[in-house]
Amino acid sequence: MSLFIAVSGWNPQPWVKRLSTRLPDHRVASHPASDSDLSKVRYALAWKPEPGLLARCPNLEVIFSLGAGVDHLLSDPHLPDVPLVRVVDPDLTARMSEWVTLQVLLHHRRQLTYLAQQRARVWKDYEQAAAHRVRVGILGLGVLGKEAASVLVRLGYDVAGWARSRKQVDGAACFAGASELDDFLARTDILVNLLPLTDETRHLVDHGFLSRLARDGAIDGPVFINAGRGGSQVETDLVRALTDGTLAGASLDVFETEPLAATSPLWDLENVVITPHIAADSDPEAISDYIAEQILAHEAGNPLANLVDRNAGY
Ligand code: NDP
Ligand code: OXD
Repeated sequence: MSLFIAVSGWNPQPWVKRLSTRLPDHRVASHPASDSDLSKVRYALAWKPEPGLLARCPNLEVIFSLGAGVDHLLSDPHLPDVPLVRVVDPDLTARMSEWVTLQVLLHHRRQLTYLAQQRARVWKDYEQAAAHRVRVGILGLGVLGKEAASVLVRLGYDVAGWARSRKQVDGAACFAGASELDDFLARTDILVNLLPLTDETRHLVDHGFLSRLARDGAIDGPVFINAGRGGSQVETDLVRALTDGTLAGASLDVFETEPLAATSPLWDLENVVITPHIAADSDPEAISDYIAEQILAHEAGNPLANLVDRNAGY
């Protein structure tokens, strides 16, 4: 075996099938039977692997995260010190832009209100703000944040983004670093989180943070949309903000603990949309092709792309 599909919570079979087709000279497996099998692993393709498992592969050359995020790997204290590659792929990027756009439109166009009215057989319309009067702010202007920003610009929204370093996105205002965070939040009606989970971003979005959002917007109040990581939000603060009027609504795809506990008060809030971490699924065909190309390039002596900076944590 030279490729090991090390996943938990996912069906490994579509990955084994596609990669076996794309890399016929390699043996692909998902359930190594013994340490002797693990010693033959050159490439690990991983999603939330059991901590310590990859450390049992002494001949590992590269770890490929099967998602764009790598917090599920960097949290393993025994993660082998080999190159770590993450997913950057147009299929995944487009899926994220679809989800973010869907949620922005849903809150801007009052879809939750109209769905509730439909169930009550109520015909009542409300004033509709033009998109250019709605200020969307994106936390994280990486691969996913930049593309979501561009799509929202094309829809006519007043878009800004915030990252550690200065970025450029046509038609959007770009803020950088802690010193510009206040200004960014103060001009934001709909906040979208697309940050990776790192020591710096953990629990960033608390009640105080949400209180800094604009309160003079063209929609009924600030909205928070999270497709980054649940660890970046303080969930008790979110519930408080959604009930005390600090937030008018939220769309949440990610949670501190997944699956979200059945006892979470978030389930009962009518101004909240919950999806089960599906904003941008990793498609086994598209992402296997991406990884197969990288392995072929690596074996031809070319550099790996989209390497993770372990110090930065993304
Ligand atoms: P990138 O690494 O391309 O971008 C990350 C962005 O966040 C960069 O702009 C970076 O700034 C910024 N950033 C990181 N740390 C900070 C900080 N402390 N302060 C300000 N900005 C910061 O990642 P992607 O866009 O590819 O993915 C983002 C995240 O989306 C993933 O890490 C993952 O957690 C999540 N995700 C969720 C999915 C889902 O289905 N819900 C699917 C896929 C991804 P700079 O550019 O200056 O370095
Ligand atoms: C990812 C994810 O990181 O699906 O790709 O969360």
